[in-house]
Amino acid sequence: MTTALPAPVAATVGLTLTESERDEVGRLAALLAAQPPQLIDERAWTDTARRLSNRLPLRIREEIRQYRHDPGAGGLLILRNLPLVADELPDTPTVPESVERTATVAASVISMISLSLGEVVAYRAEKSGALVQNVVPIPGREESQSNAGSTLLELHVENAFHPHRPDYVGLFCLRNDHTNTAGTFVSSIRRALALLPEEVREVLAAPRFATEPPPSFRSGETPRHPVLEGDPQDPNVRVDFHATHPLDEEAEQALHSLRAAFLDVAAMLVLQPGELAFVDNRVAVHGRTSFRPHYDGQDRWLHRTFVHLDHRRTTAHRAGGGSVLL
Ligand SMILES: O=C(O)CCC(=O)C(=O)O
Ligand SMILES: [Fe+2]
Repeated sequence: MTTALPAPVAATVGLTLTESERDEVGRLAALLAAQPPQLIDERAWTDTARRLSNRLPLRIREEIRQYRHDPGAGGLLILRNLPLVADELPDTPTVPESVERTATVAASVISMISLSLGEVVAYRAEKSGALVQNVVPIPGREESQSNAGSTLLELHVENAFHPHRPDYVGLFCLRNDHTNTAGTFVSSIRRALALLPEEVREVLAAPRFATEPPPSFRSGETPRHPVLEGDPQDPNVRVDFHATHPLDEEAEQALHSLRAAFLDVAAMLVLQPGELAFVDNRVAVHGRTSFRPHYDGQDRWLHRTFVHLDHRRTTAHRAGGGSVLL
């Protein structure tokens, strides 16, 4: 990604809420935020959030149902003009592993919409298992290939190493960076596949790759896996261009071709306050441009959620039937 950046996604793409829909979501989120125990990770609160998500405006529910049925060529869903009172936002957090524990209106918005898409999950080894996490630049971590960094973040499937990686990643923008240029890259295998010759696809579909977990997961082995899985004409993708290693020379070449193809068809989403994007983590990779943090309380700030479609598949991996994967 050293050459030209992809063109930003037009502001007309996605569902833009009307003023009255925005107010409706705002009222619902305020009601949810006030529900005892006002703590996102408490089951009673999540239960209420799930129930209230049924009252979201019809157009949002229709859009989400359609996206769940078919994530489209880009694997991306964008909802715009969600309620957010910029003047009332606190300073952007600057502590490492920052999460949102208390039920604010913004956290209620992303929680409800994520729960309407599926089951919100987290990983005990990541950001202390909080369901709503903060994506913010952290002093001293500028060069890190994690969401705490502000250098260019390589294209990746979220938690690509993990057998139960998220089906979707939700990113809700509270603030963009000072220059309003920080962009989230999204690129889908549905678009990139046509650029890959048959021989390359075959290499990518073989278990000739391994993906390192981050240190916090301390999992012993890194099993071999294919990068393209499922239907050869419409595969799922599993790759992190920072953490996935080819196990032979041909695999290395194939991985280079895949990255080039992803860059060719990538979209750049310059998320604005009040915009929520879902990335389908089976068909799309994402990353981020570099930007300059100021650490003055006004830095870029996103809330993030992970969504699974089927809780039942991970029953044995979640303590006490909760939302956190062990
Ligand atoms: O900062 C972004 O736009 C995306 C960061 C990211 O990859 C993530 O939080 O999963
Ligand atoms: Fe990510």
